[in-house]
Amino acid sequence: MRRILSGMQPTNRLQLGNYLGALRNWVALQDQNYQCLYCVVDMHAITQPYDAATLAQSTREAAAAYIAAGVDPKKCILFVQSAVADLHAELMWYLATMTQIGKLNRMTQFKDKAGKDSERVGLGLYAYPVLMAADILLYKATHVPVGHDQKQHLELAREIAATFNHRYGQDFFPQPEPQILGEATRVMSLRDGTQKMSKSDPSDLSRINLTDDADMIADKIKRAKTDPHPLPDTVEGLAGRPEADNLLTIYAALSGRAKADVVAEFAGQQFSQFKPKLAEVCVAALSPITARMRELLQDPAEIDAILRDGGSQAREIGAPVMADVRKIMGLWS
Ligand code: AQP
Repeated sequence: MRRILSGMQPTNRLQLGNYLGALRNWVALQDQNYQCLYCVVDMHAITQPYDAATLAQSTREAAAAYIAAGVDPKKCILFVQSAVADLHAELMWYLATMTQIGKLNRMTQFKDKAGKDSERVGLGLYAYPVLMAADILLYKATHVPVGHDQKQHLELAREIAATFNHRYGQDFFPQPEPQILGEATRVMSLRDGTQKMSKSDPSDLSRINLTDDADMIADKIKRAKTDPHPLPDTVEGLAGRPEADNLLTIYAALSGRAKADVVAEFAGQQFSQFKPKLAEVCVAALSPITARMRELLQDPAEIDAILRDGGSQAREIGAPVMADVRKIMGLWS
């Protein structure tokens, strides 16, 4: 059985990178002969400072964004991680006993997020990749569609699965395959083409949120950092020009065209000519999603019902896996 598991944190609003790097691919994959489990990973979202009063609503909003972008709860299992918290957390603990500290020390996301505060941040942020491995392995997922930034965590999940199988002499967990798909696997910040676009960047101008309206999108693109040169006439000409590369990549991904094709179309033009065109494709791609999200959020009870149903289905898959894990590991229960 080919099974997909992927998730997003309900930290802030979803941004264009989440959409192009992951969400859009999730939608395509649900029609490709996989059993798909898509979750809102709220237990990951609490690894950094957050607002308890708004977390549940942000979780609903993330689920609404999935559905608005095309994730169909009739074709996939759509659920919230904390609805199956006991199993995710239990497996995480067992996997933590076989994860080497040295490997966690190499995780670049922890270094980026902890910054200079690495001695003071919580254990949860450090152990985040182990919880992510548990999220995937609890369902014996075989494929994990993610953006490029999650590649290192996926590699660790594969190593943890192999360690478990080796230690207990069983071919129990599959090796989850990363699926890093599409033209825009790493969308960069609009304020700095060397940093990835992120929900938690303090500057809202650095990203396009899936909830931004047409004027906000146009304004953010107009103010996006660029360089003083006209656009190049080949893809190679983008080397050393991260902002130009990023904007053309976004254009190509949103218009469903090859980057070389887009570069050829805008060759020699100024950013001032290109940016309004980019704003147009962004608004055309995102405004139906934003409108649908708004509609869905009018009825939070309906979203909650979908999520509750998804939680039960996820538990049905995860519970027998956990029962086997306990047995294999020799736990009394
Ligand atoms: N800039 C990006 N380009 C391509 N893909 C991206 N993803 C995130 N940013 C980009 C992909 O979106 C999925 C969900 O990510 P997440 O919510 O688990 O957290 P993240 O990877 O840390 O993304 P953010 O937006 O930067 O979140 P915060 O700021 O909350 O940490 C993943 O598949 C990710 O690869």
